[in-house]
Formats: sequence, C-alpha cells, structure tokens
Amino acid sequence: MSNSTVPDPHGSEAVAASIERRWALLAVILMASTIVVVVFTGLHWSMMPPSRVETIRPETLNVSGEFVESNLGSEVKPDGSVTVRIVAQQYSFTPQCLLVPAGVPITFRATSADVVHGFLITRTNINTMVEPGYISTFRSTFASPGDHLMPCHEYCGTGHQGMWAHVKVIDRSAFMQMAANSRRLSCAK
Ligand SMILES: [Cu+2]
Repeated sequence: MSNSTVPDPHGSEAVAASIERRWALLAVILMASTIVVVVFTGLHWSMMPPSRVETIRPETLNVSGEFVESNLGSEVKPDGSVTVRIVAQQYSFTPQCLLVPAGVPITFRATSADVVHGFLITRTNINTMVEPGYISTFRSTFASPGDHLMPCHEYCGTGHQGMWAHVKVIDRSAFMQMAANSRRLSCAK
C-alpha cells in the first residue's frame, strides 16, 4: 500500500516485508519437512518403486498366460520361495484369500483386469498400485503367522469400499505340506 513518492509515516512497508519474510520462511520449512518425512519413511519402511515394468494384455488375462484362474494363488518355486499371483477386478481380488507361509521370501505378482486398483496388506510395508496392462511385482517376507486384511486403496468405482481380500500367514511346514498336494494354494472358499 506504499507510494514511492510519499514517505510512509506508519512504516507499513517494513511491516509488510517482515510478514512476507515470515510466510516465505514458513513455506520453506513446510517443504523441507515434507522432504524429510518422505525420505525418512522411504528409508525406514524400505519403500521402493516397482523394480521393473512388465506389460500384459488385460483383455486376455482369463484366456491364456500367467494369470489364468487355475494359475492364481501361491506356488512354491524349486528354490523354496513362494510366488503369489493375484488379479484385481471391479470389485474383488482373485483369490479372495491368500495363503502364504511365514519366514519364506514371497514374490507377489498382481495385475488388473479392468481399471486401476491398488492394495496394501495391513501391518506390513506391502503397498502397491495394480494397473491394467502392467504386472506389479514385489518381494516380502512375513515374520510370523497371522491374519491380515488386504483392502483396495485406489478408488475404482461405486463398489470400491467392498473390495478387499484376506491374507492368512501360516506356519512354514504346514504350508509346505499342503503345497505337496496342490499345485496352487489359496484359502478362498
Ligand atoms: Cu479396486
């Protein structure tokens, strides 16, 4: 509100400048603290972006290839690790209940048959988007047996709030015994 030709008797220009400096400092502090939080949680929770991009045709998921229904669920690999394959669609996951062993490295492979979905597994750092046309892959190990929920966390339509699955982590030896009798495991009823 100052005029350069008329001296300001109330010193309002100086007041305005100091208030501006204060807000500028606040903005810098906000940005810096946001970056600190992102870096800290990224390192502390070992978050990482998908390590590679694999593509897949969503129209033919249920006809042929890795994500046909008979191939979904948990598979024990020759090296003893476990791969879990999941398909997300409006408004459910297949399988509805994932069965996995504790203390074994698990590779999750998930894709979508229609729109963008996502999921997280409660009380773990597992959290990914699931996009049509791409395979989301990540590895994790469950320390101990237990039950977890796996909700869709990416708004995917009117039935989104009802889209979730269970994850049942069981003892390693019990899991391996079941795996000996079954090609793909899940706890879906
Ligand atoms: Cu969804």
